[in-house]
Amino acid sequence: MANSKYEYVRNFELDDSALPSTWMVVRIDGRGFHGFSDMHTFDKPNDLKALGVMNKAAIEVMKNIRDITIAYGQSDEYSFVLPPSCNLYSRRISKIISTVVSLFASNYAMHWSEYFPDRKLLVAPCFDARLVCYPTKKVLRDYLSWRQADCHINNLYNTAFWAIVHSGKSEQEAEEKLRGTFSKDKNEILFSEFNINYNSLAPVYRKGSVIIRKETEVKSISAQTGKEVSRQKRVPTVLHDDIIGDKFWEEHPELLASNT
Ligand code: DGT
Ligand code: MG
Ligand code: MG
Ligand code: MG
Ligand code: MG
Repeated sequence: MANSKYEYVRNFELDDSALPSTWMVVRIDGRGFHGFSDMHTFDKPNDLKALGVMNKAAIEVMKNIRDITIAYGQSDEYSFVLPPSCNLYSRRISKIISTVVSLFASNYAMHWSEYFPDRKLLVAPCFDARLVCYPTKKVLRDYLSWRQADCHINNLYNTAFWAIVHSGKSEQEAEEKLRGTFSKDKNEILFSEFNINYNSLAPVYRKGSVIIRKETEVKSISAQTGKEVSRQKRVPTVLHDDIIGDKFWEEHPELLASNT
């Protein structure tokens, strides 16, 4: 069939394929979640249910996009890692990020009521997304370490800030008290003034969430025999491990198994 005279407009579509043989990371981040968390009265500094919806949305993204090997999330953001061998949408960046971010947002909205049965979703949640290519395993690990270090720094600050505010000080006083302090000072304030041992806080807050595909025994009823059968399945599973040190990567060598 002959092409129509309009076909030439295709030539205006630019090639936006990601650099071959590199690790691709899609990071999504909640748009205006400062206001979103106030509007939905999230607990401060951390809301376990809000993190639950984020993790659920990320699990659903991983179930849908099988190329993703690992994801890391904290606060209102999630990073999804695609290995160098990935050929999803021929590595076209706009196709990949738009698919990941729309799946994430629709699942966030779809599963909201499971985590907040008594709280209506008041606005349509929106996320931005970017894709960055990292050339080596080292740079990929440094990227993930950067996000987990960010989680730690923010969480330590926020934990100290809200402890001071909840003790009756104003937000301005809390900010002044923490200005110029180092990590050890914040740990000390938490321990000596509020009897909080920072390191004993739940890892979900201190470390964020890591999702990997874990071999899991899944039981189901056979349609033929009506009997229970079990099989091994790789199920996206949320962990709160340290991913900065070597231990995690030594325990899961498949995550970095690639020729590049
Ligand atoms: P953006 O990303 O430029 O559109 O603006 P925001 O407002 O989303 O800012 P961002 O992403 O830098 O910071 C995330 C905001 O979300 C931050 O203000 C704190 C809030 N947030 C995230 N998780 C929680 C939570 O568990 N509890 C509360 N109270 N707030 C949270
Ligand atoms: Mg942002
Ligand atoms: Mg945000
Ligand atoms: Mg953010
Ligand atoms: Mg189509």
